[in-house]
Amino acid sequence: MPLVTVEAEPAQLSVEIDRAALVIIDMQRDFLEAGGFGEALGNDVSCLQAAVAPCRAVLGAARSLGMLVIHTREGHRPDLSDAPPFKVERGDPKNRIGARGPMGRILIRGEPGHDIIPELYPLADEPVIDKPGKGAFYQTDLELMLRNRGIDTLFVGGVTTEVCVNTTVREANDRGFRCIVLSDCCASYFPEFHQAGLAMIKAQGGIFGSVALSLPLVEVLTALVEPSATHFRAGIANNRSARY
Ligand code: TIU
Repeated sequence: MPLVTVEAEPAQLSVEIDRAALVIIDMQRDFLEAGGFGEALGNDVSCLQAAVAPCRAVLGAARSLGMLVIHTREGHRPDLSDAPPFKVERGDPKNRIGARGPMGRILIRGEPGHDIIPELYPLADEPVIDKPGKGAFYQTDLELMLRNRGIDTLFVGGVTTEVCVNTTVREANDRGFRCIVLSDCCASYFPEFHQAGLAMIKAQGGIFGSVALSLPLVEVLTALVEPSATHFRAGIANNRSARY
């Protein structure tokens, strides 16, 4: 079984790669494109673009290796029956959850804005978790899916760092999953919150996770797919025989 060394903070980690999954949080048009929920909240959505290319690179490497890839989307039923009233009532009524915008009803399942951006669009066999909250474990079958596959480690990217990524990582940590948050695969509307969101995960000896850059991981995964490639300098402990 491929065991890889991942350079992370606060410490290097050994990961059984076939027990790891890539979880991409809420890379939806509603958060990343103009006219959606993120902009309705008063944010500059262009801040989130930085995470797209790194996510795409990790996604490509994970797919090549056959690693489990899970996408999440935040959103609600058209009748808003799963949306807490206090969540819906926040903000300007013209722009709140369920209101009509240029990408359809804001944060409503089935609307164009709710879908994942084309650059990171899920493949047909990649699970998509529709979640009503900020955390991907709350009122979803994500935990069941991970347990059924024997997953113990999550590589996590997506948006936003301090909201849905942080909430999901805290939920995962409490359930016994080890999270490695890919810092450049995450983004926030607030650069200082992005930094703080990462810092608080890895502080205190990795109080609820670790933080790593995506490129070394991409190199490790690519080397597992192509053992003779020049990428092989990345830290592989003992995968030599098996193609994963
Ligand atoms: N996905 C996610 O983070 N949902 C949010 O509402 N984030 C904000 O930063 N607003």
